[in-house]
Formats: sequence, C-alpha cells, structure tokens
Amino acid sequence: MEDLSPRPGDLDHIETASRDEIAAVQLERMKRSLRHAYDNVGFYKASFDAAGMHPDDLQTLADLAKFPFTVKQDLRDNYPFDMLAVPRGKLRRVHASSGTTGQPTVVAYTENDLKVWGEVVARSLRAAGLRPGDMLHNAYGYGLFTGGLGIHLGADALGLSTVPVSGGMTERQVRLIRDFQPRGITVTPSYALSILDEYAAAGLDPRESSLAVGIFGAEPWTNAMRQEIETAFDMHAVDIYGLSEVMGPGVANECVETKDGLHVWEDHFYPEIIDPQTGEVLEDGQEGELVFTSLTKEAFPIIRYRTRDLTRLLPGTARSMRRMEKVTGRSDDMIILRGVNLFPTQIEEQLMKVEGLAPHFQIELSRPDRLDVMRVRTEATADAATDDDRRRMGAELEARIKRAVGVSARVEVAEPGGVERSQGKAVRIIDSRPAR
Ligand code: DLL
Repeated sequence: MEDLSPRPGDLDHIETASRDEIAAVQLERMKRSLRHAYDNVGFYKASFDAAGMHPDDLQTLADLAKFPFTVKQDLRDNYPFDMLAVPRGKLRRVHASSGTTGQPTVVAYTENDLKVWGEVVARSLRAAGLRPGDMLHNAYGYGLFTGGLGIHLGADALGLSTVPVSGGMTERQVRLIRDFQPRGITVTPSYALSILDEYAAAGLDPRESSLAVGIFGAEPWTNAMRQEIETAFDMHAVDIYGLSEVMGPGVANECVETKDGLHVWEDHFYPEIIDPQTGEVLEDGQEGELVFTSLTKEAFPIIRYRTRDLTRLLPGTARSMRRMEKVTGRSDDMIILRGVNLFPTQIEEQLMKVEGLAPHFQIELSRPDRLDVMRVRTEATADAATDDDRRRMGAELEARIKRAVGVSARVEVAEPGGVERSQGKAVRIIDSRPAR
C-alpha cells in the first residue's frame, strides 16, 4: 500500500499544538458556546436554570460536568426549530434524521457553520491521506442524511474533485471507479462490501483499482473488517466518525499513518466519557458513553449531548488531539441475551475468523417460548458452497461465539448472496421479541 503520511506543512497549526494551547482555546470557546446557548435557546435557559447553573459558573473545563445533559428526546420535543440559536433568515442548510424510529430530529447550519464543517471534514480527508487535486468517489447518501453533503463540503474545502455518486446502483459504482480512477472512496463499510461483491460479479479484481484509501464510517466496524477491506482492495481503510446532532461526518477521524483510533477535532467538539448509568464523568482510558459539547456552532449549539455511543478517550499520537477508540456500538444496539450483554461488532469479529464465511450478517432475536433466542444469519463465500461446508462453518462460528462472547447462538449459513445487502447503514439486528 502507498505511503500516504502527511508531509511537513500539510497540517493545521492546532493539530500539533501543545495540550495547554488546545485547552486554552477550548476554555475560551466553551464559555462563549454556553453563553450563546443560554441566551438564545429557551431549552438551554430552562435546563441550566433547573440545574441551578449559569454560563458564568464555568471557570475551568472540568466545570462542564456540573451542567445538565441534552438527549435525543429534547430534540424531538423541540421539533422542528425550537433549539435554534439564530433567526431563521441566518440558516443556510437544514439536515434531519430519517425518523424511521419516531419523530425526525432536525439540525441546522449558518454560513459559518458550513465553513467550519467543511474545515473539519477537509482535515479528516487529509488525515486519511487525500491531497488537493485527488479525485474522491463519494458513495455516502446525498439528502437529509449528513454523510453525502458533509463529505462533499470537506472535499471542496480540501480541493478534491468529487464524484457525487451517492448510495445505490452498485453496478454503476464499479463502472465509475474503473472509468474515473479516483484515489479515494467514502462509503459505509457495509456498502463497501456490496461494491466488493459487484467487482466479483463483474469478473474484475478490486486490487487492480485506482483506490489508495477508503474512509469508512456512519456505523460500527471492527479492525477485523479493516483487514478484510484493505486486503480485498489493496488500499488503506480508515475510520471517520460523526453524528448529525454534533455536526455530521468529521467530528473525529483516524490518521492513515497510525490507524490507532480517531482523533477528535477537539478545537470544535469537546468530548467527555460518562458512566451511562450514573452520568458521572470518567477518566480518560475508561470505557463509557461519549458526550459532546460544540465549541463553535452558531445555529444549533449543543451542550453535553449524550451520543449513546460507547468508547474511551486516549491520548493523542499522530496529532495532539485526543483519540476515541473505535466505537464498540450504541447502547441502543446492545443485545441482552439471557443476562449477557453483547454488541453486533463482537459477532462480526468472530465471523471474520471463520474461513469461507462472507463478511455479511444479520442478527435475529426472537422469543419462541419464554427464552430469548439469537440467530445469526451469514453466508458462504462463492467458492465454498457445499452443504457440508456450510454446516461445518456454522458450527465453527457457533463455537467461537460461545467461547468468546459467552452466549449460545444458532448460526445459519446461507448461499452466497443470501443475506440482505445495505446501500447505506447496515441493519444488523432484527428484533421480533414481544415487549415484556
Ligand atoms: O452517520 C454521520 C456520518 C456520516 C459519520 C458519514 C461518518 C460518515 P447520523 O446519521 O446522525 O450521522 O448517525 C450518527 O452513527 O451516533 C454512531 O452511532 C454512528 N456512527 C457514525 N460514525 C461511526 C463510526 C452520521 N465511525 C451515529 N463508527 C453515531 C461507529 C458510527 N459508529
């Protein structure tokens, strides 16, 4: 694989600044952000007042812990525009969650917010190894989802030429990559696997493609999956993280030269890790729920937003900013099976170890009698397809899950192509258990 490390002079000053300098920038911005939220958003005025807190009570970064949290339901309660801190006329963009699991939530951006978003995404794409003049195949969905348009903003800011292909029409994805010869691809890891299938179907070798790096996010994926994708395409695979409520993609990104977790762009987004049960702030290094406070957002400032994503904070390496470890999963996606807690990423990790299984899977939860049953549906790769082989691979995965995760699962190995493919975020869990 090509060496894509940054060259001297490529980085923003703040990316390699001292921790003291970063903390000074954060404190000054945090004071302003709390004040802006309190003065301009009724919800924050009410929630700070109820907690007996005022923006002037923030003297140190640690004081943030005394301020109240914001949760998804608060955004739903203030649908569509009651959380905005600027007049409607100052908005330049609105995005929204799909709302498939309830009322949609809305986020909005001023001109300056779009500029900052472009800068942090440009920083992310550069951390991944892209340089001005490179071509980017952007297969994140365009639309209300922040993925497509957010990456596009950053690609413009960095000076890339973007192919705004969006998700879907997989055959065309492969044809355009072959014809246009892009250096980078931005896509969910699960859709990258669908594109990989299409290469095989077209009789093409993905290792011959022009791609030098893929920038994957919007859903959890494991280091085992990284290996799989890097080998299949002969390119680097790095992780990008973000969420609409905090900005969109580009809140944190891995550096291609280290691939050791995602540097949080801490000059704009202040991270904390809390104990999800007690809300208490945990030390760096301890695993818990990630919480973000925006430091520079105008239209939609967000204070102590509980992401429900589980990870830990680690010291900086390739950049001075702290890293977050790859997200294990969302607390909403945690499966509790007969007293054992587990995440789909743990199943992914085991699955990748079984020779002959394709990296596609879904987890079905049901309760035929009184006990919960977990069924993992996966499939064989094209060249390992006899019934006996499939039974053996299924048994091996069952044994691995039992040993490593501690639960009994029934594994069903389908024919190649038997598991539903994603065109964006994969649906990993199908839960048909009746509510208790
Ligand atoms: O998924 C923004 C995004 C687009 C990030 C493209 C990266 C690339 P939402 O639709 O609001 O925004 O979903 C946010 O997706 O809270 C996580 O649970 C999950 N997520 C995002 N990136 C990662 C990642 C976009 N790298 C939610 N690893 C977040 C694991 C991720 N989970």
